[in-house]
Amino acid sequence: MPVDFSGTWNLISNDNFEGYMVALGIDFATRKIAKMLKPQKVIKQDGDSFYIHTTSTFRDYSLQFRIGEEFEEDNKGLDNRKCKSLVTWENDKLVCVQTGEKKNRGWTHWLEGDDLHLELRCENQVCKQVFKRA
Ligand code: VLZ
Repeated sequence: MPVDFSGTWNLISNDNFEGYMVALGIDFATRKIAKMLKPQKVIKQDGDSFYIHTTSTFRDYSLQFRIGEEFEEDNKGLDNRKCKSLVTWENDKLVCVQTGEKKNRGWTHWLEGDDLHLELRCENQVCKQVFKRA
């Protein structure tokens, strides 16, 4: 039985989101707003199908995928660069590789106790986010 990430999650910490956004080429004005946000994640997990909706007072981003099936991601409202994304399980971690113009782009989700963890990677920058159940 894989881990179940389903639920509604509120951001409680956000380490180096600034560095991650700089690596993505997000402009200064957008970064100033974005780093103040406390996004909420709604995750729906049904077998190999996932729906991850990240919402905030400024912008929303939603993603749907199946484990092991590569898909085109548009990153609309983020850096707007298209990439090919592939999500797989690595033990109990959900790992996404985002292949495109930016090197070393991707993210990893895992659970630790009652918390949802997310590492966001781009080039040489790593952002670490922690969420608690709403
Ligand atoms: O999450 O890739 O859960 O997509 C932040 C929205 C969303 C705020 C960040 C606006 C998306 C920021 C992080 C404006 C620049 C992400 C994946 C893993 C699913």
